[in-house]
Amino acid sequence: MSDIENLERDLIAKVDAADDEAAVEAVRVAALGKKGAVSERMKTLGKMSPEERKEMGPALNGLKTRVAAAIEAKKAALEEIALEARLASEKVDVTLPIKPVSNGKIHPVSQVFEEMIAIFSAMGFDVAEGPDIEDDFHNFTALNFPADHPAREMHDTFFFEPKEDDSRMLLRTHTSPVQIRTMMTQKPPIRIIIPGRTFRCDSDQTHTPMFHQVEGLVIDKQTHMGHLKGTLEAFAKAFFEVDNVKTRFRPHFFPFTEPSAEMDIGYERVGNEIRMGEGEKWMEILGCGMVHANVLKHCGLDPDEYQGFAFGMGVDRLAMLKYGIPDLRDFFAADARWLEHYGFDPLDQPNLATGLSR
Ligand code: 2NL
Repeated sequence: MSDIENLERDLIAKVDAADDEAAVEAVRVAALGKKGAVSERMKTLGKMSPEERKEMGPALNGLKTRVAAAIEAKKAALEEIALEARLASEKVDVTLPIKPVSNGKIHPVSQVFEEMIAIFSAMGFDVAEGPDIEDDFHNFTALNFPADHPAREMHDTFFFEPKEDDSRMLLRTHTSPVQIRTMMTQKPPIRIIIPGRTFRCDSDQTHTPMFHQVEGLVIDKQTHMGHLKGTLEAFAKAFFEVDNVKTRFRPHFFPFTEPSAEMDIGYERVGNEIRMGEGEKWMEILGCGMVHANVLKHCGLDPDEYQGFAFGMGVDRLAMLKYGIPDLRDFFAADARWLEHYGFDPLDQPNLATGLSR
């Protein structure tokens, strides 16, 4: 066997044996590098006789081409194996469930808003919203507040600087202006709830200058107190997530309803816990009544054709009651540890099918 054949067999065997990229590179340098075995033999061509060169030239070129091809093929094969191994080790099953989001909680006030929206949506109510900054007509006059009513006074209402015509805009003291706007622009039947921020110049252990309300309004041709009671009792059961709720409607006064009432629900205290629904004690949870004829007239509705009921409740206090939160001021302290403790999972959307809260 010729020297060239021996060399080729030897080099191909070394390429086959190389099991990583560095080993293949070492074979390439030893064969095709400047001082490699193939290169050294190429250099001898110049000293040969023309006849000898005619034979050895093609033979050496063939050797060089085949060895280079073997090296490239081996490199490609090793790269392929490395890629397969990497793909296998980094494999991700995208169909696996994700870990629950653990950063960030839903504030109890937002949670209770969503719970109330879920309950009233199921009863056929729409959600309506309106501006925080209102005028005197929508916040007071249309709601049958007398001109000298104390709630209009500076110490209760946040007023803005007077305009050129002496009228003053204000921060709404309740969400009722949204009902006024709805009655003035939509034809009954109307069934809406209004979740929102409200403002009164008041600040102590149980009052904050900004607080949250949900109000509701139903206007139709035959609506009566029976509808009011049924709606609010169904709400109380759903909200406190109990099968039975004892209710009591006490006569009350609001300028915008006649008759007016406050709804109490039964509760009992067991140790430190307050159990809503049954028991010997009464807790006031909302105000309500039949919409005053003057309010309907202000909105362009004929009280002989239309009537309805309305209600309003404080969301902050109901959130404290339902979730056993002792101090109102913590709601607004922006303390991440408090929110981690009392907050709700962002992925748990309150709904009546799987439960309002967990
Ligand atoms: C409460 C009592 C209430 C209303 C709000 C209302 C709105 C219109 C007409 C008539 Cl446009 N009534 N709202 C009615 C009764 C009670 O809220 O204690 N809220 C915290």
